[in-house]
Amino acid sequence: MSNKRKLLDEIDFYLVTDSGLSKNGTLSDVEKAVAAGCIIIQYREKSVSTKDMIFEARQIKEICGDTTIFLVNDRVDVARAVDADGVHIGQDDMPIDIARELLGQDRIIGLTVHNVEEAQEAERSGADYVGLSPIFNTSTKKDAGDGIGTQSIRDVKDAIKIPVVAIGGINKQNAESVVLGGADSLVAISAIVCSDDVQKETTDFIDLIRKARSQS
Ligand code: TZP
Ligand code: MG
Repeated sequence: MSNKRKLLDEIDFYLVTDSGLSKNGTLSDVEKAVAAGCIIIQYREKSVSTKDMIFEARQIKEICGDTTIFLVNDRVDVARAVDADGVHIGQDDMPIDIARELLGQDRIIGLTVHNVEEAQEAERSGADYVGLSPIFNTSTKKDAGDGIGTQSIRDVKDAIKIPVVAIGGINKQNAESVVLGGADSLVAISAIVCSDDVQKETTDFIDLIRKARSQS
């Protein structure tokens, strides 16, 4: 495994897969996003067997190659099995200290947080970045709760040093406000995987993020 942690400083758009919503399939979505220059992919799959997950994760790892960070959602065992670059875990998943023990120091661990306190705790526990959720209301994750708004990005950003990735209800119309709010990176699931042209949508998000950053 190559240590891709330094790439975290360069992430702009972050793709999370969703096979339930995808129009063209997860592998196609990953291929198109990587072709558009996306340098971080999270394989989030809740509906297939562990065996099938490992099979698909191996293919995603191949597509990501040396240039794109490849993380697995929740499943530390699958991440280890395919030698992924790391995992993204939630507050109710495996405790981060145990995940770190199992994965080692070189792998990347992202943690979902919902407020400043959880973000500070994530940083103390050795998370490499936080995913702040949900910025806006979303129907993609049923139990995400109500949107916490862009001011919360600034509050979290001011409280910690590790990168803040914004997620939840983000689209091309509100992406600028998310970046101006202080997010280092942002995730859009439905806005990307439900579209006909994932490569173009990813390119659009990357351009939007870079443009907004240059204004801030
Ligand atoms: N975690 C928090 S909100 C969310 C996840 C996985 C769903 C985001 O999806 P969308 O379609 O970008 O709102
Ligand atoms: Mg989880």
